[in-house]
Amino acid sequence: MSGNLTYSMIKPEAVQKGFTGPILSHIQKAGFRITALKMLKISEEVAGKFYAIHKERPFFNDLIKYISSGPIVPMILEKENAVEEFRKLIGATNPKNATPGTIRNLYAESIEQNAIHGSDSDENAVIEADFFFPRSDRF
Ligand code: 3AN
Repeated sequence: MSGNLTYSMIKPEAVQKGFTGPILSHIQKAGFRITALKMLKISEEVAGKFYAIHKERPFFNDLIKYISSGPIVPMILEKENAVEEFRKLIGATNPKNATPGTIRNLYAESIEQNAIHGSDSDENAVIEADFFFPRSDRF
């Protein structure tokens, strides 16, 4: 059964370019409820833990340097079938392949600097949400 929660974060280049507001608006207009949200900058060490799943991939070092290079905006989103619906809303990993009107099509720079993250499974959504937002702080 599919869950109703996903984890997302707006990545440094999109925050830096002032796209946080437009992206949050895009997400809300698509019917997602934002149930946790903050802006912070993470160290390479924390980034490495978050992306541990990718540690064997050739782009791992660049990815953790990039994601810790400036403020990010992590959030928890709720909607029916949230993971799949949100992946559709953000578009393909490489913005060159992202469907017109998707967040990555509108706001992303490149395959690495691709504006936003969206969990790829219900299981990872829970792990990623817990990583950034302790359950004791949530409602
Ligand atoms: P997605 O974020 O669409 O689930 P993944 O899980 O394949 O994509 O990759 C995680 C992150 O790693 C991407 N969001 C992107 O920032 C980065 N990434 C993926 N593929 C590449 C690549 N070939 N070169 C550089 N960075 C990449």
